Amino acid sequence: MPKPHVNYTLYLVTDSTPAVLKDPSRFFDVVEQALSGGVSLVQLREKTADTGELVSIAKRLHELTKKYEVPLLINDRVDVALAVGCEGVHIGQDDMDLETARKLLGDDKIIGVTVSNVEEALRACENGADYLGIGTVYATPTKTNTKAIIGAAGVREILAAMDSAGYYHKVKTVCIGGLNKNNIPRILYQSQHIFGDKPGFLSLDGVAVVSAIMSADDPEEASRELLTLIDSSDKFR
Ligand code: TZP
Ligand code: MG
Repeated sequence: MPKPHVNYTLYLVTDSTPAVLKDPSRFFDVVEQALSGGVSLVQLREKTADTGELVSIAKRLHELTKKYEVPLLINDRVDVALAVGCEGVHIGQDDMDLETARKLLGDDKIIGVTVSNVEEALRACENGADYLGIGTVYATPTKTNTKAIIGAAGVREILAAMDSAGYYHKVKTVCIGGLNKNNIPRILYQSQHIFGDKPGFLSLDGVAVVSAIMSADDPEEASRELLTLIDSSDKFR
């Protein structure tokens, strides 16, 4: 099976904790509304569920994402992704190392890695990441144990380093952390790296959000609105 085609434009990372999703029993409905509003990629991020629970949530979620032909990735857990047969994983710097995850998953699965600086970004590219989740861009109550708040300048620096090392066209990029309809146009604009000495610019492939969709009163409308903002952001690649 070839690697699935992935559209990174609007990436929903789930969170069913009450701080994000007031009524956790709405979880699958909220994700389905987000899918019908146009999210292009979903990551199941459940930090507290035990393995059995996680596998069962992941299976049900995969049925849903397949219906919308949207890839499903699992946060942290390569074993769960394998058990469910979904499209891949997202791993952080303290999770299973990328080479081992790649060996277990094979070349046909998507592996994303969280990076917050140039060194982590280039290492993930070198070790075969399909995409980088660059952040934390802005401080967010959704994830407080973040290593660094990097802002648009941090994103720009990573894009420029990827380009210099020859990875910009091979490895996709999304940014994450505190992003919502009020700051997405700004981050997309400010995170571009504009060359001083040659024409062109570097920019992100997409934006990942948790609460901007999971906490929305109308997740479908929120997704649609975010997508319109991203699509109309002019220098977005
Ligand atoms: N990784 C870095 S920030 C973050 C993750 C999973 C949470 C982002 O949540 P929100 O609600 O979109 O700020
Ligand atoms: Mg992790």
